[in-house]
Amino acid sequence: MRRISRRRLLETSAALGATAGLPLAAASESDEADEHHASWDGSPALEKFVAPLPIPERREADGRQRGAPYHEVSVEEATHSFHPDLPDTTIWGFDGQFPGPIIENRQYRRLRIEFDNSGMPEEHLFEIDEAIKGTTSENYVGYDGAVPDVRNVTHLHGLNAPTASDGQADMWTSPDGVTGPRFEQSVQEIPNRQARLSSVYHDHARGISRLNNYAGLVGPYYITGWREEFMGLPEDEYDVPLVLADRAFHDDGSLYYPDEFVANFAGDVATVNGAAWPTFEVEPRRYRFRILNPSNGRTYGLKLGSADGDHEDGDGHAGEPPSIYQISAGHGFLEEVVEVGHGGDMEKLVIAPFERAEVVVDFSDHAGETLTLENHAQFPYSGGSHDGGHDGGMGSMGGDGDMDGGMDGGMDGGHGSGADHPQIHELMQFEVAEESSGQDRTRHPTDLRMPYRHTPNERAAQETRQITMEMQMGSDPGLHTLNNKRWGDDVEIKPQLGSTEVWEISNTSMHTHPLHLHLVEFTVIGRGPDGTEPPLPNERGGKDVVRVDSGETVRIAVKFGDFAGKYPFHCHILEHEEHEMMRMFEVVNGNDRGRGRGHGRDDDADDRGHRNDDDDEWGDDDDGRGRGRGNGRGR
Ligand SMILES: [Cu+2]
Repeated sequence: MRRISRRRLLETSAALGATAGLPLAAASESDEADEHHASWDGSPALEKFVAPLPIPERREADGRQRGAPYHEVSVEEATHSFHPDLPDTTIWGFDGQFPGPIIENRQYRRLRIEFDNSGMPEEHLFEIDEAIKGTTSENYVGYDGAVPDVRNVTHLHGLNAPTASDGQADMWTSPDGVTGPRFEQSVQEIPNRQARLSSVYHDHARGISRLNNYAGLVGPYYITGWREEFMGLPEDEYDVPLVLADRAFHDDGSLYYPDEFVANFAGDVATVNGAAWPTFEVEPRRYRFRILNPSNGRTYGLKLGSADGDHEDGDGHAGEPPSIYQISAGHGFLEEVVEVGHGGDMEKLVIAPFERAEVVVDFSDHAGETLTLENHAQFPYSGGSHDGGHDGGMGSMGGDGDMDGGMDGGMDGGHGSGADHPQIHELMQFEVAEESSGQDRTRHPTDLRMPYRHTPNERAAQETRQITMEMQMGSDPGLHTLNNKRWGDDVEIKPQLGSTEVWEISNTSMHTHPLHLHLVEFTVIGRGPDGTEPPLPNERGGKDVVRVDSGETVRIAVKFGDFAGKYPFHCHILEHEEHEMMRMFEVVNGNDRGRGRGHGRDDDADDRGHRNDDDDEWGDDDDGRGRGRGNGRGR
């Protein structure tokens, strides 16, 4: 998590590449940077569990503006160290960091934030494939201005915000001030008038968001509720984000991403908080981890395992690794704590791109042990039954005998492995110290009392819509669509402001698609072949991304509560989103007064909030006090 002044180090970093222990085969192929980048045989081998886990800082506001904390975040090119044996990497980062700093705000208090990319270079870090729409002006409807290679817009994911502050795909800005066709304002105003939240802020620029995210433009965003500090959860240095992002590297330390569009991209190196296969020394006590998955396309199936040879107990028996207790899927808290692990409610914690899972792990009975955070999901991911088979395979491997070295790719022997589909079986380690630095006053996760909260409800639904997910067969590989329509097609879904709808999302393609709706929080109400099976234990709570497995129909209840206007919904596999698996819905007001545009509409929004409270479905408070505060306009 170092921050170094912005410099173009792409070329010079190659000269530093002769680090001991790196394979030299790929490096000798060409001195030419472009050709070098075109050939890639896998990332250099990196020793696992030696890089210490970096902890992102909580960002201090840069001041106040219109009565709200104001952040001015620079979007920068910078150098970053992923691993002590890997030469420094040129990244793009918020404040020059990968992941970006934690931006945190109180529930019901407004925040103003501006992302400044004026210091960015003119040249993109990666090749831009112009076959992807949005990369040239011909691809835009009603816009014939320039489309600079470097352009950014930051979306604050999962937030209930006006369209102009939503950071949508066509709202980008270039370093020299060219603005995309739907750009409205550089300062984004975030009401934070919603349930407590763990989420991310990330780049969303049309045509290149997969590249901008991969370059590093992602960071944690939290809304802190009024109640959660009194629940007995681990806090401060025991409340740690785990940002899981697979990456691939050249021998010179530079990031590898294919020059031509691929529909499913995954790296062969696990990074957590910007370190490759890190290790984290923990005390024998409880920790809260906020797991965020901003990987472009990789779904993880998480489980804790005991590292080999670490069972030093005098009686010679190896203890079970601790369970992972999930308390939240992003918005608010789950209805009940979900135990993930052997004998728990779920075998593993599956987390698709841009899903979140907040968990508590109790290391107190594991002093002196080393535990591995394992991944039991195949890439590309297709869903539960399929993945169960993989799980058996993992078991039969008998520990991590096949998993050492830096390259997991192709060792699996299962389908889809190899350089294009590298499998990653381990993510990081926890080294539990012998002693704790002080008394742990937190509650055991099974004793936590989850705050009750209303969430969108099927019974209130006034409309049911069908959404289909399909891969288009034809000459355009990897073209995915929603309802057989593309980004540029007319908006057809127009929910009424304040109404609740049921969306039935059916996936006829081969892989799982995590569908994200901007603006809203929704409830999963059914899944399975015909959408009638109950939601998974860890999706009984507020969500904004839901996995729809191959051959499955998932039903969600959505309330379109506070803002009118156009908002995207899209697959959150970035390569899918970018290649047409993104559409818009438009929230309309019956007596439309042009709301939801621009800022300074808080009064309007609060009025609407009142009007829509009668069904009490949304109940955006953790503790029953929130609504009063919400109407107090976030002071
Ligand atoms: Cu998808």
